[in-house]
Amino acid sequence: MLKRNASLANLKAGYLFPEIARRRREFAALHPQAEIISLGVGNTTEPILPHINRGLVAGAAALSTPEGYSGYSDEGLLALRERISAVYYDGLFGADEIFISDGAKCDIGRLQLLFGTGVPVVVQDPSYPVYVDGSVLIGAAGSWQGSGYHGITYLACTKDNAYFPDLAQIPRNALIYFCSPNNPTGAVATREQLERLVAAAHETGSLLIFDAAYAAYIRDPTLPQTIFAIEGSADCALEVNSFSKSAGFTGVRLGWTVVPHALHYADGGSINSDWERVAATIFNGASNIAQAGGLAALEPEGLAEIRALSDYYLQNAALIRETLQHAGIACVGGDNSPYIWASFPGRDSWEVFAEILEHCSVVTTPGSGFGPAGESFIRFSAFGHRATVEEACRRLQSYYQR
Ligand code: PGU
Repeated sequence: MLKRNASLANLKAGYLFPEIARRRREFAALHPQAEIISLGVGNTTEPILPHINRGLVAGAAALSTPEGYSGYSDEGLLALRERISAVYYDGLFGADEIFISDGAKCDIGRLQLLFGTGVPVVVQDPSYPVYVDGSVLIGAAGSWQGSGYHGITYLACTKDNAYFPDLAQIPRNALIYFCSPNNPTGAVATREQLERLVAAAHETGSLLIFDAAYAAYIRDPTLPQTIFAIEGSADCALEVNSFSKSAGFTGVRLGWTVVPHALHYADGGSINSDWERVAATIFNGASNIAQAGGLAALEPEGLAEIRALSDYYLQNAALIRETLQHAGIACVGGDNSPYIWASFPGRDSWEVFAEILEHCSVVTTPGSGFGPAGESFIRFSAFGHRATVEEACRRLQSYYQR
């Protein structure tokens, strides 16, 4: 018999979202009449808009023609890589610094192969659970120590620091995950905060993995949409991004990672060429149909559709935020992000999750699932049809304004 990978055994619990789905099924079995609404997992709900969809359809149709057929293309369509650089990075990066992926989560899961098991990992607390669970899986983090994993530095993001952490706690030569707009708090780092973050990475010899999956939701023009808007970031940061939350590609699967040539290991070796090696070895490229859709999404009509789609979800977010505030529940986020982070002081997150499910038939995400500092919070996702979000708001209002 084989022994289990010890890193797998280190994981404290199952992945957050399947656990929520399990509790939802349990509730549905007990209450078959309940019309359950999900404001839980951040999964897009609205149809892909016509111009972008035409790109997908054309991509599929081309495969049935001799001139349009294509097979493997590990690093992604050249035209798509060039377009991403032009649209999102002012042409700052060459096509060979932009790697097309099947989604941000998938690259987050693969990136730590570059650094192995010895690297100190730093996360915002709370944060998207994949940063921590992925670190545990690869062995960069050890076992659960009561309030966090051994080998992970949790930078608390709380009301007291306006959800931007104390950077003085970053150890030397660390891998820092940073997400803005943040999942789950909805906080967006200002230019000045990101400048401090980049300075802290330089001072400590650390590398930033910047997750910009929600950049399309930023409406305040003073807030940077990419870490590369910050001078000096190209030699201390790489960035993952995605078409999931912008174009509604959660099921289509398409993302990218920017790995600048300027990034180097301690011995001077190129991180870019290692990433190319890793990607070519264990990834065979994103679907060519999805990439055709991605190209359409980055044409002017597609960019207008991205704006319209993210506006729709932001309007949902405003409805949820107003409902909670009227009910006297303090919350942040939802203005430049699709998540609202609601505070239930002194309460256990899973208990509040159960209360909202029980009394409103609304599924949410318990804050503690995102890290120790998420305790006593609930994340509301704005991904939903308008009518269902309105109904969820009615139920929340009538329960909390009793
Ligand atoms: N990065 C962040 C910060 C995310 O919140 C998510 C999705 C992703 C990346 C995934 O992007 P893809 O390009 O689609 O791979 N977070 C959702 C979905 C849950 C999950 O497990 O990914 C959420 O509800 O937090």
